[in-house]
Amino acid sequence: MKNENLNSNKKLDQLEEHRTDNSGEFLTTNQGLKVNNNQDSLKADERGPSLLEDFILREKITHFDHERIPERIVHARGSGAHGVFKLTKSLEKYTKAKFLTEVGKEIPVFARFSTVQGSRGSTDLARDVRGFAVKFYTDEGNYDLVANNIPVFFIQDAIKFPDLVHAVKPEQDNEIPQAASAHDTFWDFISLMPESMHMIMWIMSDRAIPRSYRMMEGFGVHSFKFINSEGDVHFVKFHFKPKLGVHSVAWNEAQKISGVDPDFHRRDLWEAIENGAYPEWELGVQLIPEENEHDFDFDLLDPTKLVPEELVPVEIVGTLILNRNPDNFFAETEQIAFHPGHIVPGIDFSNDPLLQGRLFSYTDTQLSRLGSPNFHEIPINRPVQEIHNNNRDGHMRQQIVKGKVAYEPNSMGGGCPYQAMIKDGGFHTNNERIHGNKIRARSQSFVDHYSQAKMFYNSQSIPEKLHLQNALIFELSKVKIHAIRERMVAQLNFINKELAANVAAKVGVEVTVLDMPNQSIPADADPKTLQSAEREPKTTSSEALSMKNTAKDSIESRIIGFMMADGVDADGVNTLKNQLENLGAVVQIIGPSMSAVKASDGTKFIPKHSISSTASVCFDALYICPGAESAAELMRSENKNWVIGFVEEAYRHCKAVYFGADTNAIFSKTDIAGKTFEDPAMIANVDSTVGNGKFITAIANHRVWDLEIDRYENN
Ligand code: HDE
Repeated sequence: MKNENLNSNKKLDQLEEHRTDNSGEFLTTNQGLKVNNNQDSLKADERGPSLLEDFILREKITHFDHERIPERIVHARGSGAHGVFKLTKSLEKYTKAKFLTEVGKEIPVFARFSTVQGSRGSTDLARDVRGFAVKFYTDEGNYDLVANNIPVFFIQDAIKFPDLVHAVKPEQDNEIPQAASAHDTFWDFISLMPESMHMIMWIMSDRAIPRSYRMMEGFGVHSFKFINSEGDVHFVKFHFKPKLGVHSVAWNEAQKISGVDPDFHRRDLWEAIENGAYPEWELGVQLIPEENEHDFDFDLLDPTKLVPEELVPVEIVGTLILNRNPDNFFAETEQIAFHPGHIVPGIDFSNDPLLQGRLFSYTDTQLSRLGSPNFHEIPINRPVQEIHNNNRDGHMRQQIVKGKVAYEPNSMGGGCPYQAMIKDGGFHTNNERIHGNKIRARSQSFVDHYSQAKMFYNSQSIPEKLHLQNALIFELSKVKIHAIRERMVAQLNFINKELAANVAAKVGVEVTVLDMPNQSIPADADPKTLQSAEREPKTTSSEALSMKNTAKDSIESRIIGFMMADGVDADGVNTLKNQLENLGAVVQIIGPSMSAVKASDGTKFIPKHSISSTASVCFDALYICPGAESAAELMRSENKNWVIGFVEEAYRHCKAVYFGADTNAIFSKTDIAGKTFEDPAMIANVDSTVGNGKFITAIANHRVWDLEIDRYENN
């Protein structure tokens, strides 16, 4: 009988076969021999030398010596989880891919999020694009959407990828800096690559420092193709939109989190899933009929361009939910092997030259990273669909194929395995007429490098523009070579003159006004393949590009610090705690030490943190719990500096800070006291019936970035 969940159960069962739980088991060697002494090696006499004969010692040490495998050349630092994809709207009109036409069916998935430039052990909070890779275990084979949290890329052609990566990775002479783009080689390369300017705007924006993996968008970047059962073609752009909205931390916060909790994103993903706050995204598509390919003022094949949602709306078609943490990081998250070339019938590639290069790179990299062409047999990489082919042998082969025949055509195996006709689900590359010269060149339709960079910048709110500008100042201030800073500012001047001037003033260079690079079109060019680079762009600003317009209606899974000491008002604490927890937020108690806090009514609160072992950057909002005795205790000399620093920093990062009743002893000592302007992030001197509601609204708003403008003006 057909079961809606059959597919996901099958994957689970399949993985289950390989899971072991060592509880209640004897210790054995790899050969299954029970071990009787795991404490001492075999020796010639108790104080004598160890013996070569000790096969148990040798097996254990040898295995240990080989534990490490090469980390991913890019995206080494990452974290993942299992989940399900459920289609809510059939795309049958556009694609024959079953998982996009069978509404309601659950497809098992594994998603991995990552930074790009750092090593496996580097901080989660680097300023960087985030990987957003999803493997869909469909009935027709694995489909991988190997996406990023930014919809465009630095370069237009795969041949530049090694250059880009060498420029951003630690410099080759001294291997400095780790997981950071703020250094000479990166900006040297970028300042010479005008095509990267649109991506630079994104990467200098707060998109590059997400609050959580759960609060990022995902984008397929390239145009792909959908093919329906009639063979009709549509270009498609994939989007993941997070249910909790798109939110970021402040750059100053990111730097501090990197010290206090470098696993911040990994921990957040893990804990949210353990707490049942399952991360959720909507899958959306932008669809463009093949015949409209040339309707845009940019080339759909150019990965440095996005399709503004004002021109082609995003249609929501499904839901992605992550609901299960891996049991074993290495076996699952590390060994999973994504590839944009893992597709299913109904999806095809476009001729985007970046995508075309990727189609080579991913298998190649798995060969060195996982060490064998049989990496598809590792449990996490196995499709739910059975594999039948004539591939043979190789390192670590797991499948035991019976019979003599490993070739096709054959008669000895009854012709099996045999090719599938299209009607039976056989993959068929979309026929595309190509005419032209074999040529090592770039299309003229790729030459406009600034219009969309301008569009992105124009679409930002004032605080977002300030953050972007400050990020550029931070990064370029770390560039030692004057000429690189100068060249970069000249590039910025093509995007926005004020931005260039403000950055120039802080990084010690003058703005050099260069002539706009020649973006003209040769007279003999084929108009079909061109969009005028000189034409005014159709979209000069787009609402979807600003995080200001994101969802701000939920406090689910936000971490709220409750700072308290002995004598705290238990009623006040419990009322707000219940209100917040009912809305899905997570309350964590911060005490002067890890000892239980004795409340006014004799009850106890158990701290999760002590003030000196955590920092404001680990919380989304702060509540100074009510009670004069508690406030006085927190103001004792050993606590005072921690408390004041904590509060002021949270406030500087635009987080909601709520002073409960009778905590004026703390409030009056902070530099927040005495501010006269209206500030929804700071709640003090109000009754809890008003204050609690205001606090909840402020948390849902994430940060009150707009106040930065008031603060600049009022300071
Ligand atoms: Fe990747 N990329 N990439 N990339 N990429 C890898 O594959 C590559 C690009 C992306 O969690 C590698 O297994 C080339 C764009 C993600 O395991 C490698 C080019 C986008 C991940 C590789 C690109 C991505 C990778 C490293 C330019 C967004 C992590 C290890 C032609 C659409 C997947 C590995 C995971 C990983 C090559 C550009 C996304 C070396 C050559 C554009 C999310 O094969």
